[in-house]
Amino acid sequence: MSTQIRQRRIASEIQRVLMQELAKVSMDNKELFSVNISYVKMSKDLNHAKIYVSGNSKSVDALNEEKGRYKTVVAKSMHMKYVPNIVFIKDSLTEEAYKVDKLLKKIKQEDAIVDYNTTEKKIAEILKQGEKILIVSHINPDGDNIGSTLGLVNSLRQIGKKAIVANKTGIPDNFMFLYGADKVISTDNLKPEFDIIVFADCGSIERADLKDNILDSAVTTINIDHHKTSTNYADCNLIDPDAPSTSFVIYKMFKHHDFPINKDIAEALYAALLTDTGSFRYSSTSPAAFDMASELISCEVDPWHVASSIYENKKPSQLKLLGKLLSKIEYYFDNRLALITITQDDFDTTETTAADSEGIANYARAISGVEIGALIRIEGNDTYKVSLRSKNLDVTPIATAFDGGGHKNASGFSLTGPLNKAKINLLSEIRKLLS
Ligand SMILES: [Mn+2]
Repeated sequence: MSTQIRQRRIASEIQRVLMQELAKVSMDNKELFSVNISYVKMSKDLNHAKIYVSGNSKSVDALNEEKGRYKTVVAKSMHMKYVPNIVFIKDSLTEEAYKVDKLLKKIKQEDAIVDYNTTEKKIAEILKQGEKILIVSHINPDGDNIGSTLGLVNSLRQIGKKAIVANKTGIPDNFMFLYGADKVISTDNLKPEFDIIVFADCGSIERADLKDNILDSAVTTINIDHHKTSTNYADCNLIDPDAPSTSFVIYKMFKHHDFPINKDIAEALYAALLTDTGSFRYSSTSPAAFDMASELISCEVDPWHVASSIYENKKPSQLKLLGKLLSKIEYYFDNRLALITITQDDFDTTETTAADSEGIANYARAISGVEIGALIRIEGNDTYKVSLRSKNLDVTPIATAFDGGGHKNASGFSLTGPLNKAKINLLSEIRKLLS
C-alpha cells in the first residue's frame, strides 16, 4: 500500500471515529454542538494528525484540552500500534467561504435595492417631465388594476399632466365609486397622441390590448408591477415581486418623490391593496402592507366605505350566476382540485358578463381539503380564460406552461377550445403539480 493511500485511509478513519465521538460528547457539551470536522491531514510518517474543525475558537480550545482523551478513543477503535498525536485546528477556510457567500448575497441584495431605487427615481422623473400620459392595465380589470391606474392618474392630474386611464373592457360597477372611474375610456377610442404609456399591474403587454399605432406613438413606456412572472417588456420596468399590490409600488414611488396624495388618491390605492391581499388575508400581507393601509386611513380613507362598495354591492344577477356555478362544481384528484366552468350559456341565462364572475374562483379554493381551485371561463371564440387559486402550492409553473403568469397562489392564462380539449390540457398540467 503506498504511503499516500495509507495516509488518506487512516485520515478518513480518524475523521469517522472522532465525528462519532463528537456526536456523543456534544450531547453534554453545548459548546461542541455545532462543531464539524472538515478534514484530517496525516503527516507522512503517520505520527501526527491535524484535525481541521469548523467552529469558534472556544470550541477548538475545548477540544484541544481533551486531546489526550480523543487520542485514546482513536487508539481503541482503530487498534493502531502507534497512535498519532492529535491536534485540533480551526478551519478558517469553511468560515471564510461562509463569510464570502454571505457577503456576495448581501452585495446582490444591495445591488437589487440600488437598481430598484434608481429605476424608481428615473420613472418619477420621466412622469414629471411628461405631458400626455396614457395609463393602462389589462382587460377585465381587477381591483389592483383599477385602484393603481386611478391612483396614478389622479396624482398626475394634480401636477398638471394630461393623463388618462384606458381599459378595453371598462370598470365594473362595484369600482365606479372611485374618483375618476367615470372618466376611464375604452382602448378602442384612443388616438396616438401620448408621449408616455404606463402599464400598471399588467403582467404582459398583450393583455393591455393596445393597438400598434398607439404603442408606436409613445416615446417611453413604463411598466409598474408586482407579478413575479412579469417580463421587462417596457423601456423602464419597476417590478417588486414582494409587494402586496401594484398600488404598493406606486405608493412608495409617490412618497419617495413627492407626488400628491389626497383622499381620492389614497382611496384608490387602498382599494387596490385591499383587493389584492384578499382583504389582508394572503401571505403577501406584510407589516409594510399594514403600514400602507394605516397611512392611507390617516388620509381619511373609510375602510368600510371601500369594502362595502366593493364586496357588498352585488347585483341579484351576479348571485344568480354564482348559485348556478356553485351547483356544478367538479372535483378531481381525490377532491384536491375543484373546478368551476363558465360557458356563454351561463352568462346568457343569468344576464351577466365576465366582469360579474370576478372572485368566483375563490369559492372553489374555499372548500375544505381542496388544494387548488380552478375556473375556466369562456372569453371569446373558442378561447377560455383560466384562473387558478391555491392554498399553499405554487401554481405559477402551470400558468407559465400556458404562457400566462401571476402569483404563487393566484395565476391565470388563456386556453384555446373546444372546452373539452381545454379542460383535458388543464387537468394534465394540474395532475403533474399534484403528483
Ligand atoms: Mn396586482
